[in-house]
Amino acid sequence: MKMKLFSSKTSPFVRKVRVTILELGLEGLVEEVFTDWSADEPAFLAANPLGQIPALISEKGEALPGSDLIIEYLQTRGGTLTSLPRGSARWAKLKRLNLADGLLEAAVSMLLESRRPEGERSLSWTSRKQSAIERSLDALEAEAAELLADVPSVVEIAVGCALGYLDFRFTALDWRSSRPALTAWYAVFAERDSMAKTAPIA
Ligand SMILES: N[C@@H](CCC(=O)N[C@@H](CS)C(=O)NCC(=O)O)C(=O)O
Repeated sequence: MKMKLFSSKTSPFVRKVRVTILELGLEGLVEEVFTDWSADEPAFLAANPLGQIPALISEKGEALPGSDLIIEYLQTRGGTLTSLPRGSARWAKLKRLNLADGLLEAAVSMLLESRRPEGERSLSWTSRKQSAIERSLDALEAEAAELLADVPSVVEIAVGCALGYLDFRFTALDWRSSRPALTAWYAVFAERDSMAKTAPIA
């Protein structure tokens, strides 16, 4: 049995998983089921009670919800990403992973807020999320020299998908302005086959 991925062509969290599948060369082992998370289909909710994509069903039928867990699992199935070091360098790398994931959570939250009926939108919430995104980008800019230019780790995949999502949904945010190191790193990373093949489609 193939693994089954509850997937989407716009979700940045799903994109992290789709990029990983391509980087690991696992495309033949995964069946994608394009899923509208708001439809609350029973098979999807059984795979992820949180009602969020991505969710993966392993070859053995195990339900694995959430992009970071899925990526960890996929790395046991074949191929190689750059693995995270042990020791103190590990925490710096995982910090960047958390910044990228948190930035995405803030960006998705902003998008959903903008889709609420006009009278129900909160400007203060949107502005709080935007500030979190700006600060996280500044923190990533300060450490952009640490991002790998070649075979990525889970950190580069998350940062790349986060920046790609800002390009897709928040062009007005102009994340490149005053962030030259991140801009230069992403220009190279975005050219990877795995990134080109998973570019979001509205
Ligand atoms: N922490 C989760 C976040 C996944 C997530 O927020 N997915 C969004 C789509 S981009 C979703 O399914 N949202 C529906 C909801 O939260 O109800 C992960 O890393 O996979």
